[in-house]
Amino acid sequence: LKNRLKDNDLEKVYIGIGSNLEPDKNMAGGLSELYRLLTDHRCSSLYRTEPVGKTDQPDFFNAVVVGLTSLSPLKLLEKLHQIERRYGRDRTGQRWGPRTLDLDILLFGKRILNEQDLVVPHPEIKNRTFVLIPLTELEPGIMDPKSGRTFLSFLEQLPSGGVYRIGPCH
Ligand code: A4P
Ligand code: MG
Repeated sequence: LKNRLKDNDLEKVYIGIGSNLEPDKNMAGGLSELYRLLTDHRCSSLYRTEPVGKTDQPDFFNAVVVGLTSLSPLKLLEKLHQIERRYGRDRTGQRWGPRTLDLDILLFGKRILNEQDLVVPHPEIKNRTFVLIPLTELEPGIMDPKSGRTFLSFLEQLPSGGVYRIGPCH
């Protein structure tokens, strides 16, 4: 009970999903699990994106899913970690491979959370075109609850390129 919000207190959450190892399989698996977790869910287009940070690795697939949940933020994070463990590891080798599915809580309603294991809004959203493009595709007017700015205004200040639409997300 303590992990659930009050009845009818459904909150709108945006979740970033990414993979760069067997991305077809891992994105499909991760998305189907997210759809089971969230009601009224929608997915952005699927994008192929050049790696940010450590660049000597394969391109990523990225997308953003929005939906409603009655879970608390920490309970939702725990569920996302379970999904990552189920789909995000390469089970073909002898040992567990690197994690290949990333699920980030981008936004949780208009909440601002600064817990040890959970920072919301996700601090990197505004620096990452691979998040901002699918996020603003889902909701062009969406605002950052911390700064009061639209995410579109952050996107407009970043260099373009590196994010290529593949098609609809299934
Ligand atoms: N955590 C805190 N806040 C959150 C949140 N809002 N959502 C904590 C999810 N988790 C959150 O994350 C480490 C810890 O962050 C978690 O245990 C959680 O308690 P992680 O996902 O386990 O670690 P990671 O993903 O290996 O590291 P990190 O720093 O999160 O890496 P990133 O930032 O996810 O970067 N380039 C492209 N093009 N596309 C990508 O998707 N992704 C990365 C990974 C690098 N470059 C990329 C992409
Ligand atoms: Mg992550």
